[in-house]
Amino acid sequence: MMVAEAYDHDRFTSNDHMHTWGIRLRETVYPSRDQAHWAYRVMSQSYGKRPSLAFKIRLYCDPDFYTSKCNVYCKAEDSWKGHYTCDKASGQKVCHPGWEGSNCENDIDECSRDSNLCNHGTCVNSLGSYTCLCQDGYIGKQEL
Ligand SMILES: [Ca+2]
Repeated sequence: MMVAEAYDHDRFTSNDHMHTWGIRLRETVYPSRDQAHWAYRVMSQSYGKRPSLAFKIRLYCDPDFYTSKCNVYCKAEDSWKGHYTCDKASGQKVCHPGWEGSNCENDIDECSRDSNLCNHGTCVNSLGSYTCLCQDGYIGKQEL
C-alpha cells in the first residue's frame, strides 16, 4: 500500500493538509537499477472533483541482492574467499572454470579426474587450472 499526502506550502498559513491518496501497488521488482523500467501510475478517486496524483515508480534490488524479493545475497568474488560470479536471476553462485565447492573455494584437480587430459604430456595441477608439459617429440596446446 502506498499513501501520499499533499500539503500546501504557502506563506499565509501553516502547511495545511489538502488531500490523501492511497493505492495498492503490484509492481515488478527488477534485479538492478540498470534493468528497472519506470511504471507510470495515477492515483485518483472516481467520485467528485478530487485531485489526481500522477507519478512514476520503479523498484529494484540493492546491489548484490537477487530474486523478486531481493532476499538472496551474492557478491562476485575472485579471491581466497572464492572464485565465482552470481546468476542474474537466482543469485546463485556460478563457479569460475577450475573451481568447485559451496563458495567455489576448492581447486579442481583436473589431472586426477582425467588421466588422459594431456595425451602425450605430463599434467600438472595448479590453482583454478592445470598445465600440460609435452613429452619429447610432441607439441600442442591444452584446451581448458
Ligand atoms: Ca586445478
